[in-house]
Amino acid sequence: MLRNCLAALLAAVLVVSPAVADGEMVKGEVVKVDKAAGKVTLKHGPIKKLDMDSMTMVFRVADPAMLDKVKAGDRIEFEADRVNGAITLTKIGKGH
Ligand SMILES: [Cu+2]
Repeated sequence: MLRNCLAALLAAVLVVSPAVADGEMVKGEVVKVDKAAGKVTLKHGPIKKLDMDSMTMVFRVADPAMLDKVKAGDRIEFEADRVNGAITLTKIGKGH
């Protein structure tokens, strides 16, 4: 009986955690901005929902105007998602 309760509790935790991680902002540092191409290079922390570890990589941005407020060296927080097969920044916020 106790065993069943623990199993149910564990299952609930496993179901809940991905949803919690989903809207999480990821920390990063801007390495390079390429506004003309609508791309930005970021040194980023782990992105759980994309199954990605810390690394430096190029992201597309959903809207090039998002790059108006960032420059190389800025510390930012962001959300990224897979859009048409490309990892894309959907939201950028300042600082951490
Ligand atoms: Cu990455």
